[in-house]
Amino acid sequence: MLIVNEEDIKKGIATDKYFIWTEKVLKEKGVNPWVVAEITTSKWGVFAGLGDVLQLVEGLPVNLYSMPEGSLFFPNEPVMFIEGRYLDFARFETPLLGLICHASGVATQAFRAKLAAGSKKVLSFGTRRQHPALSATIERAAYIGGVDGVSNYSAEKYLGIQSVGTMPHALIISMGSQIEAWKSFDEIVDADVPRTYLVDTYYDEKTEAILACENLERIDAVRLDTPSSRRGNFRKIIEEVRWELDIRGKNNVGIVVSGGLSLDDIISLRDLVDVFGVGTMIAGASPIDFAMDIVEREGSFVAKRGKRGGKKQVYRDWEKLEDEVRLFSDEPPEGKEPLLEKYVENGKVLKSSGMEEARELALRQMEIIRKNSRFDEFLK
Ligand code: PCP
Repeated sequence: MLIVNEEDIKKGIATDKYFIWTEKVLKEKGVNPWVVAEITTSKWGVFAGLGDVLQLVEGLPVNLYSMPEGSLFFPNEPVMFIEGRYLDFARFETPLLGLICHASGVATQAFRAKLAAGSKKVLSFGTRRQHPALSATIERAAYIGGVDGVSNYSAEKYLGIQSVGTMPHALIISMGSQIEAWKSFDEIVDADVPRTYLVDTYYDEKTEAILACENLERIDAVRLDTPSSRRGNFRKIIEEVRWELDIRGKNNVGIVVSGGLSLDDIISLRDLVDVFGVGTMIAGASPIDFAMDIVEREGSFVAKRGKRGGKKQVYRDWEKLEDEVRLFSDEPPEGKEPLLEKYVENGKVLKSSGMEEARELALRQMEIIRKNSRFDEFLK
């Protein structure tokens, strides 16, 4: 399979060719300045990917400061900076940015989906939309962003968390009947796995939901994965299913929906739906377009047009989630906490970046957003 292996990534092979030319020119000319390079973007988001970045730079004679994973970042504030001799890390710009652009994009979409869903659950269902080598990376980022569960089985080996899921149409079609498939699932699958029956294979969702109620002792939820060719007014379909479940005393049977879900779908259906299985919107998230720019050279402030010179720190008022950027050497502002922490000193990793802590941080910030009713800013 065509994957750039970890050894080559660590060698800086997965880089842009112009860094190879740059190294050649600077080496020939004997130029290798001590620089500070910072990483910023013009967007807000949830920061992720630091875990892999630490593995990438470990052993390079550089210092690295970063926001912790799970941190909300805002436009034009540095999420990370590296200091060292430029030739010691030049070619690693491409893979380093790739690691945080991709993971932060996924984490940010997961965060938005969960913020939109309120008290309802969001599951990451979409790793099928990406290269399987990235499955664990995607699920880690989605989990950091705040989803309640992930569907890719590799999460159990690589992330140490249980993967979740319901049943595919393929099971029902293979068994030849919805009822046979549901009963076989209930008979054979571990008892602690929720009995969520897919009810949109051949008949109308309402019809199959009633069939499930009438034929299964144990039913925890029904899943509607209604294809776009039949979706019409999805809300009305869900309302009918809810009504038919309730009049049969199945008020505790949950409703799970999946299939091309958008943020608007989550917002418009969260009063009816218990669990959202979100695929492409999270796993197929656009990367956050971080850029790396040199802002100090041999201690002097430098910056290309559009960027501000000088090594900086970001200070946060955690009550209001408002940040202030100052030169690293300036006095800290009153009542605000510094965000950028030292993770690497001269190539030695000082501390790791844990997935669970990152997810807790993301969810803590989500609560502050809710408390301050700043939804529009993060859901538009
Ligand atoms: C898809 C499958 C995935 C969902 C939808 C991916 O349905 O259930 O979990 O979500 P997305 O559409 O937002 O990317 P199907 O393709 O019908 O697959 P299955 O029959 O296995 O449910």
